[in-house]
Amino acid sequence: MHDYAARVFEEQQKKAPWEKEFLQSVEEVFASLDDVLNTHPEYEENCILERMITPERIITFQVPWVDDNGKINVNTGYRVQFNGSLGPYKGGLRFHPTVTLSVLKFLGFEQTFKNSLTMLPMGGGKGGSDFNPKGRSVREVTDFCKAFMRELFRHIGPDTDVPAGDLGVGGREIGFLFGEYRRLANRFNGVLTGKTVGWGGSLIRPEATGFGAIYFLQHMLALKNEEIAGKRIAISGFGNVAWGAALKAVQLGAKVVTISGPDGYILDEDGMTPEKVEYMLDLRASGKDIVAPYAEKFAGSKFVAGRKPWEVPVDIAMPCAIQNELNGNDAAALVANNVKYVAEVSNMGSTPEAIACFLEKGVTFAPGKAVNAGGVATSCLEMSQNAGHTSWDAETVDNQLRKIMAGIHTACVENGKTADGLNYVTGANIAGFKRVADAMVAQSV
Ligand code: 2IT
Repeated sequence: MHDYAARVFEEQQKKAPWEKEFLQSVEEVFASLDDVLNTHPEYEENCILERMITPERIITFQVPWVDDNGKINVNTGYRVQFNGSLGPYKGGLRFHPTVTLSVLKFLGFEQTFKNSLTMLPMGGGKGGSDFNPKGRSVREVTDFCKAFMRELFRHIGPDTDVPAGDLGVGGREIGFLFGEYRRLANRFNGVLTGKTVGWGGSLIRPEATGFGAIYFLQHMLALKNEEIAGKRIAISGFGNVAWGAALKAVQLGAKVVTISGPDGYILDEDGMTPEKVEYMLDLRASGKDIVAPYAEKFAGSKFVAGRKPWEVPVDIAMPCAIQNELNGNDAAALVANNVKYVAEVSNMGSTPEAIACFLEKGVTFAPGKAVNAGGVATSCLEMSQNAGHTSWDAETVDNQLRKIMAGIHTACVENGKTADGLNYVTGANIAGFKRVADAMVAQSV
């Protein structure tokens, strides 16, 4: 690591050693910046690294809500407005019991570079709450969303900060949140993305993260003169992102053999079909957070309790669930089974040990901030449609998404060249970082 980066990282470590996830994401980016910092002394002169790891604003608030027994509950709500130098803060809201300030800071930090990679005008932000939607009734979720927006509405706006969904926040929750915003602010505008089509949502937004990931993967394969048809793919998770990735992979003739949940994974040696992919929506709608029923519904598949899908022999692995879901042991198991490509779709889905293992063993690894950027990119397309009081057809949105993913892949290749090949981690970090850093220098303090 460059001296300047090492110094700033060490200071941050001393300041908040408990922010493990945040420090992990900072270390990964800083480790990629040697050349950039050597050739751009103005970054150190402008204190860019210190400013880059300090959120511009953090809003923390109380979210009181009433459960179905009439009991009052309290959760903590957050919005981390990380970096606004490229545009309004943009990034999702996560409702999940693992949410802490460290998790939201890592997500906001990653989001800043991801949004930069899309080349669209978006700053980076992230928010959410430690609220656990699992097993909660629709009324309880509605009440929580309204209480959350009661405070958040004064901090957001189409030119200020535009939240969207993430884990635990889908189209339904965005509807509840938007309704409350509209009532409180007396404005109907593009303040949230991921809205339902018909009242401001964009076609292809639900599919966009998964579709974009597969488009990116196609470019990774093309560089090695390979194609996706016929490849065995392991996917983790069964939410919106896993669904979109499985749908596009199946359409293109790949064999998707796994999905997973907190209860274990499904091994489907016959490969998923469009019908099986759509069943993922039923699984999610059940609110039980389990995948086991898949094996009861589809003969030929089996449920493996309490384990992760990384022990299954595949050509391509695509983590689509949550941070650090793929560790060093998982990576070693994939390598032992001759995995060739890992396209990370979850944010920071792989631990540093896993990434080191892939790079050392010659597995082509691409990081989430590049692979999953199609989601937020399409959110920006939704903002454009809202701002123009119009809506585009699916083909228009999908074509833009394809172009954006191709552009991100090219940026990774151009910035990730190494003596012995290509490093997507370095490429994504450098390309994402430079655009933000240059904007910060240009805008002064
Ligand atoms: O991690 C992400 O990029 C998202 N959850 C989507 C963010 C967005 O604003 O669409």
